[in-house]
Amino acid sequence: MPMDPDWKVWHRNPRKPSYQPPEGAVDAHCHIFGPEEQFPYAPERKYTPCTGSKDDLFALRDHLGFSRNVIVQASCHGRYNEALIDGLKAAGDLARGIAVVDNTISEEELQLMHEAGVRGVRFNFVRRLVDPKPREHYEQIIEKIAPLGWHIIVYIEAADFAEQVPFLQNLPVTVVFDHMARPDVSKGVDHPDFEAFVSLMEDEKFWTKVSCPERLTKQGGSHENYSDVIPFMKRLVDAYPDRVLWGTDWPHPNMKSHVPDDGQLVELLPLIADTEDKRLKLLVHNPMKLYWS
Ligand code: 0GY
Repeated sequence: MPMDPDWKVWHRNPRKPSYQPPEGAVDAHCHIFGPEEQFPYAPERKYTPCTGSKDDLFALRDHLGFSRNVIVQASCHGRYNEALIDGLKAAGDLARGIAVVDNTISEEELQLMHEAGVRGVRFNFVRRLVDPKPREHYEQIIEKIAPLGWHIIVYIEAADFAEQVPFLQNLPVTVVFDHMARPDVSKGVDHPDFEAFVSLMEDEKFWTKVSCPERLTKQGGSHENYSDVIPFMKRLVDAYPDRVLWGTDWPHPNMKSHVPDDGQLVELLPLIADTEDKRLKLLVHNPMKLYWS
């Protein structure tokens, strides 16, 4: 099945970033797509991407000066985690994974995933990506993964956020938000909607990725600096330096406006985390604590 006609292929020649990440830095949000001949996409997927193989991902990791990856199962692979597991096994200790599972998954299957490096599951509430599931679906998964010490990552958009908050607050595991729960940056960093998210984060069970300026920006055609998104990322790093993660989001699924240069995304890091101490936490200590300890 060819990729969608409007699919934007990831940047083939990202710049070598002028900012060099610290030794041991982790790209804590990225994906593997296919190759489809080896790892077919899920029949129920909402999009068909271009290939973004494990070898492509590891080459990008090295090019950007990173050491490790946290690979997140993308919705185009549904609950078929084979490409993810293959990538984790190939990376050895240099990658950890977030899987997508069904509520019928067995203990044995979860144990095998754990041995391959999976440390959590993703709950994706974004309707354009995944059909909604009943609450019990998620509760049954939590019961199964909690004994393994796994956490969940949550992909949700601002419009659906309030509805899920009580459920998320009551979960007995750590909850990591993808892309700051996708704020509407046109409202400004001081808007009550974003303040509500910042306040929610006071609960130590919550972590957030400060990621995806390319997806959240409203700057239209001029994406030189993503300056409308940086204050949101910085606000969270300043408030919660011990519970933030950063990732490229390579190969950048469903980007419509432009294809980001991953080297440029890395160059934003000193603006997001403005001291060496904050950058060490964001890129090394925090992901190592959550995924490698
Ligand atoms: C992201 C964002 C997107 C897609 C997925 O699982 C996915 O398909 O995560 C998106 O389309 O916004 O985090 O990669």
